Amino acid sequence: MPTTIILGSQWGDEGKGKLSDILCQKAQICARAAGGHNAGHSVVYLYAPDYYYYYYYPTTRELTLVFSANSFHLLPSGLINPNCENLIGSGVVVNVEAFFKELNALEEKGLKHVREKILISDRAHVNLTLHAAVDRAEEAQLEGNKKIGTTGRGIGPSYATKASRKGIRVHEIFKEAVFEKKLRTLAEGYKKQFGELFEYDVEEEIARFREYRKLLPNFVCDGPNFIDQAQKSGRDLLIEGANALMLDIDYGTYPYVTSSNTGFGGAVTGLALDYKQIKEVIGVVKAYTTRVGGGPFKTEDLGEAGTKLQEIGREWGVSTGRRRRCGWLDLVVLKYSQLINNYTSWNLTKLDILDTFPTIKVAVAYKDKETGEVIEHFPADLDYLDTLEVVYKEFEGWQTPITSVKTFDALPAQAQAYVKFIEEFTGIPVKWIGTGPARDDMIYL
Ligand code: 2SA
Ligand code: GDP
Ligand code: MG
Repeated sequence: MPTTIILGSQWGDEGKGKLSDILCQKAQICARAAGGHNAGHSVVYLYAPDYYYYYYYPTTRELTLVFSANSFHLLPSGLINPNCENLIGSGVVVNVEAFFKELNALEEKGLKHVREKILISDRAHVNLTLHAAVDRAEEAQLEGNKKIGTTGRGIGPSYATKASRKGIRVHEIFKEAVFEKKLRTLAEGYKKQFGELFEYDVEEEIARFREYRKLLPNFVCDGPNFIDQAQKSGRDLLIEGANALMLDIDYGTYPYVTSSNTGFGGAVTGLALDYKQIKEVIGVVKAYTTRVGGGPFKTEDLGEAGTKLQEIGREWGVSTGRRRRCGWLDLVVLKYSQLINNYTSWNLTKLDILDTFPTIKVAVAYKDKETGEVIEHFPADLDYLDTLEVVYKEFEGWQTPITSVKTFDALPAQAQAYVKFIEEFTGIPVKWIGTGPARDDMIYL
């Protein structure tokens, strides 16, 4: 390694969690740099719960292995590896309730020692129930297709209070008087701004934090110092990106974005990384495209193909259960994403979801309907983007299952051609190909 960054290259849910889990088997530290409990990373792994081991199969531990699926929201996926330390970095907005809930859920699944393997940066901002109430009020004020379609977790308002210098950082939780004064001031301000739309009980939140104050101290560390020590001592560090480049506050489809820097820049600032130690930046790209929430999606398919992708791909939000919008791979988006994040390789995921499609479409450019001009870049102006037509290239489908295929050469020729085209078009090698949800369903090139 020593430092590897995994980033979503489209609108999220590309399968970052699965790759993080695979790479965390070797990493010593796994860290989240941005976002909060809006993220939803699913990981499917094999494990051996003790109760099976002792009571049912006392001799052959192998027999006890069962599949388990976990959803990570705020916590890094590295917690599955008992030897990996995990950090919630300074750029993350931390919901303390979600933090403990997720830890409990992991323990209930049989993962041990997770509490000893997780730290939170003292500089991270606290995401409060207050922020979720503001999120709801803001969304309620927007009409129709102007709604962002947020996860309702208060992520935008958390970054807004941070940027306006009124936010509460993790280290301030322990200064009771400061914490309570800041929280009451924030609550009063929002009540004035939103009136009845702002449904929030400040006393209830204050009471909860009196308990968290006792539970949290062991989990809090000096975030930048932790990373500095880790990098200086040459430890293998994996950064698990959350959300994706097209949801980035600066480079995504603004205002239909999340409120953090979800790209390379956010990974560096969110953790205070020494960029010279970064060896790999892996862009995770789904073999088609999905988006959850509002905003432009040029290759969205509202017909049969979109429905089929949604159903076969099981495209439901991991945090909210919302149905994801589906459509074809957009290489204009991918090139733009590459331009910002400078990936060193791709992890192409969910190629198996295309197994039954006779024809597969890929966007290779946009076209100005009035002038006929071919547009190869992703424009900033969403009204202009809306007027553009999509230029597609069509591929013949392979129409055979590929989940059990373990090498690139064993893939059907049509699937190989699809992968090669993505490589050639973007100029970036595909190093990993996902062929199913489990750890083993991955071709490494
Ligand atoms: P927010 O809540 O302020 O971050 O929402 C702003 C936009 O960012 C999108 N967003 C996401 N898009 C894809 N996946 C996300 N995580 C969950 C998942 C989503 C879910 O893994 O499935 O469960 O619904 C995620 N988080 C934020 C969001 O849809 C808005 O478009
Ligand atoms: P993330 O937010 O980028 O981590 O992605 P999500 O976990 O939200 O969504 C990806 C979904 O696809 C999860 O249910 C994964 O288990 C699943 N998945 C990941 N890679 C593959 C793959 O190559 N094939 C299939 N069939 N499923 C995959
Ligand atoms: Mg997700």
